Amino acid sequence: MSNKADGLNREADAVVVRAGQVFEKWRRVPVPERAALVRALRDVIAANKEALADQITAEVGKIRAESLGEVQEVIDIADFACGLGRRIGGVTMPSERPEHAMLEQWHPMGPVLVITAFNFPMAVWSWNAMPALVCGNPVIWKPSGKSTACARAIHALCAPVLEKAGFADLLQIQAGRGAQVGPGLIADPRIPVVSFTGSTETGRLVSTAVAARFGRCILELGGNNAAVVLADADLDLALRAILFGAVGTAGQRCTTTRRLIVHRDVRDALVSRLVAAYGQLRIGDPTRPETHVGPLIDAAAVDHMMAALDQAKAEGGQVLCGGARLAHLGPRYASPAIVEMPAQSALVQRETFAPILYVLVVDSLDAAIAANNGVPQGLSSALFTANLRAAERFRDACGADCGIVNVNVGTSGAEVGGAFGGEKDTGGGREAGSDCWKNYMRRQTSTVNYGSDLPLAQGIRFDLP
Ligand code: UN1
Repeated sequence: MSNKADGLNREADAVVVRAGQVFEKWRRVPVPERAALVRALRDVIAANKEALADQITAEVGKIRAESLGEVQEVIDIADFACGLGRRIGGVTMPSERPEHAMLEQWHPMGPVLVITAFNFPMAVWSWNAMPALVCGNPVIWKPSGKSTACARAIHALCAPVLEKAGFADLLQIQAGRGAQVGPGLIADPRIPVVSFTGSTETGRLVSTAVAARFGRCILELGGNNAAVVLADADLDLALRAILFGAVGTAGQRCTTTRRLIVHRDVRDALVSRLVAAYGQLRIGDPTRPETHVGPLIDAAAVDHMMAALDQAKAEGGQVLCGGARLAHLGPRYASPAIVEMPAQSALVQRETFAPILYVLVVDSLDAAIAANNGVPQGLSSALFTANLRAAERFRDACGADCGIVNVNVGTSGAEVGGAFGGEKDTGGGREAGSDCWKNYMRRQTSTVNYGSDLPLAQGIRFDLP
């Protein structure tokens, strides 16, 4: 493999060297056997589900039910990856030449660098790591500096399993400040795949650096997800989906519902019920089972939320509820806000990683689709309707432009079986289910001549006289 990138410190270089060494062994292991090791990781994680969830709640403040859900997501993707051990494979194509076979094979790529954010401190790593391992690649994890203990906790469970199997270096962590360890690793040609989850701004830098060396990038960047509610929607169902989408994880999911695009005919009915529901939210200690909304990740996140609310008001927005600092609970607490916004707003174009739901009123499905698509991001969208035609139009080629388009299901809480990711400023990457294993493999097209003649493709004749 090529030499290390300039600027990589000695510790990070050693990590990459070890990953390269273990790759030489791991790529030789049959795929179902690799899956068996992933199964062992899955089992130790499942056996420690409660403790891992406690760690998530303690470090990032996610409420307990959601922390358990996150560990379940790790278990689910590990199950999915185990299945891949007997399933990944290529296609065969008809050859235009007689007595020729044409087929695809998929091979491992090499070390995969996975850079994750604080908000899913275990699951997003696992979406990449579990399939990547089955595909034959070691994984280097650069967790967010805000959730390093979560990364270390799940790694500590995996380490003895890997050691026992003789593959200790398959999973490694390279922690530290992103600005310090990130650039060297990202530029390193010994790392063929980089999966990055984080802001659009940083994702742009990462993808440019990886593209410059022809590496492969999987980007999961900002979302600005809308729930569209038509006049015929089941409002009970919509209300529940929007509530969880907007305030779940204290508004800090990539998939958080940030915009409510509601038909004028049901605006009053829906918004008044939403405001009432917000009033019933229990905000506080995330370890308590009755809590709906825990703290934001840090005090700076609350400051950002307050700055966004100030801008909303300056743009003519009207705060319908919430949006207060809850200093008695601590500097990381704020009450989730609902803000009605005018149609034109610079703020609504932006992702603010906090529980603010902007309400926008429309008069038609066409206007709703235009509003849904009228932001730079394209991760997730949801339509609430009982009308089959509207539902299909929302999902068709001229409908919502997001990577995830749901009907009567909220914007967040995707299952691992489907590919996860989005378009436009969300970066275009896909992780987790479907055929995402292809991210971690290189495709090889082979043509095999089992005859005794050598016909050329495209009918070319090249015979000696
Ligand atoms: C994220 O916010 O980065 O669909 C991931 C969801 C979760 C994953 C979110 N399964 O909301």
